[in-house]
Amino acid sequence: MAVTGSHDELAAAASAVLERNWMGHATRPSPRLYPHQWSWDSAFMAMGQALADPQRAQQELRSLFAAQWSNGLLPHIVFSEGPGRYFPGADFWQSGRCPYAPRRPQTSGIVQPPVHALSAWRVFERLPDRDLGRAFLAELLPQLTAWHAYLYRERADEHGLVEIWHPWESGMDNSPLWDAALARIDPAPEQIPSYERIDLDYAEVDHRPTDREYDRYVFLVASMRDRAYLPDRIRADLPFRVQDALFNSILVRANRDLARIAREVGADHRQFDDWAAWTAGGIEARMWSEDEGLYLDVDACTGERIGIRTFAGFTPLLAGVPDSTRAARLVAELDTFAVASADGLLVPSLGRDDPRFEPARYWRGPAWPVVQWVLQDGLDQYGYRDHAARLRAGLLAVVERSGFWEHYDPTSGDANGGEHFAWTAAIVLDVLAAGSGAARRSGEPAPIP
Ligand code: 9WN
Repeated sequence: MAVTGSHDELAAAASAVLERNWMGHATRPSPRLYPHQWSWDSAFMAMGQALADPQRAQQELRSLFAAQWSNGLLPHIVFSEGPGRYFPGADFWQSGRCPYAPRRPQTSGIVQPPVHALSAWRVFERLPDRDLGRAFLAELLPQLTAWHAYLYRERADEHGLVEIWHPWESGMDNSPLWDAALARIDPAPEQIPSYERIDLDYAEVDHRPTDREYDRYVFLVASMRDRAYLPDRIRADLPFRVQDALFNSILVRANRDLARIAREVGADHRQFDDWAAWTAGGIEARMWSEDEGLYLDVDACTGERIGIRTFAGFTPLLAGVPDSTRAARLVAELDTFAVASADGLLVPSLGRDDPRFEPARYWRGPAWPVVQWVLQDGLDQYGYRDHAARLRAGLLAVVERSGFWEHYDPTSGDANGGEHFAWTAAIVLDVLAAGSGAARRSGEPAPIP
């Protein structure tokens, strides 16, 4: 479906995609490919939904946090009862094996990037009634605090960097960032539970991860399931543990927004300031690469940095981590990394000069709306307003041309992956609001060092 015409029409089409994916309590990412609630998708959906339907925006976040585990883990999938097919489903995850998991709803046993405090703050800014908005923030504050506390208690190292235990936790499933770590995992065939890939019924095989990658994804889930999803047992010997620049940058920004939330409701904000400063320091000390001019992930199993140039290397901008000199270097690198056209800028998920670059295969090249969003927000904060505007324009152009898809070929603009994609729609709504100035209605910009 192409969307042509004014931005009003684009906003109406985006709202229609959110409506189509509304399940009555939350929004699924896509009607067929992803028929349940996903954690970071929902956080973005709430931001966009707040412009169309503030009640649903709040319900979206409430539904997600209703599935939070008692140890604070916020699951990456909350399964709905509907007829949708997805692998791995609730019967594979068996979250009930963990004493911390709720009986209902059933969930996965891993997490996704902690973008929820950003979302809660943005929803608050958009709620028409300030007092009701404050009550909403006060309601979420303990849940958001428990979520961040889980990450620091179970996942942080001495530099304040938290680690992910599965490629799915990054949100960037088949990024080449994980190739070396996954290659070290060589399960015997009998260690890989038998499974059927349902994703290939709903998306092109060339747009998805390979079977070899899926074998390892499934093996890792089974390994965590065997450990009853108990964090200390997982951390003791899981062969996949990575400190990711995107995940940690989002966490820094989320702590800053959580501090704002606490101040808004008159609560103590110092813990969140401390967490933000700790992780920001870790990103600077452990991830910055002077040679590459961007930030690199760290393999926590080996202590080595992962020398692959992906968009994640630019994302500390979102959190105000780099000083102005490093920010300028990042922007100079982004100028060659991004694909420029008359429409604007599209940021590939992997550098185009990397031999593994594939413009239509998921996180190995395609441009993603969430990536455009994260980077335009960071660039805006640092005063690179023209770059930010060109990122927004690049996104709006491909959506106007092809409609609301999961990802786009950065070299051709062609749309790929799942269709009627809800976070694409939500991000478009947010970006349209940012362009009109509404996004900054009441929030002051984050402080830049
Ligand atoms: C696994 C829902 C999710 C996104 C992720 C994206 C993809 C799932 C999958 O879809 O991951 O969680 O089955 O491929 O990589 O970022 O949240 O849209």
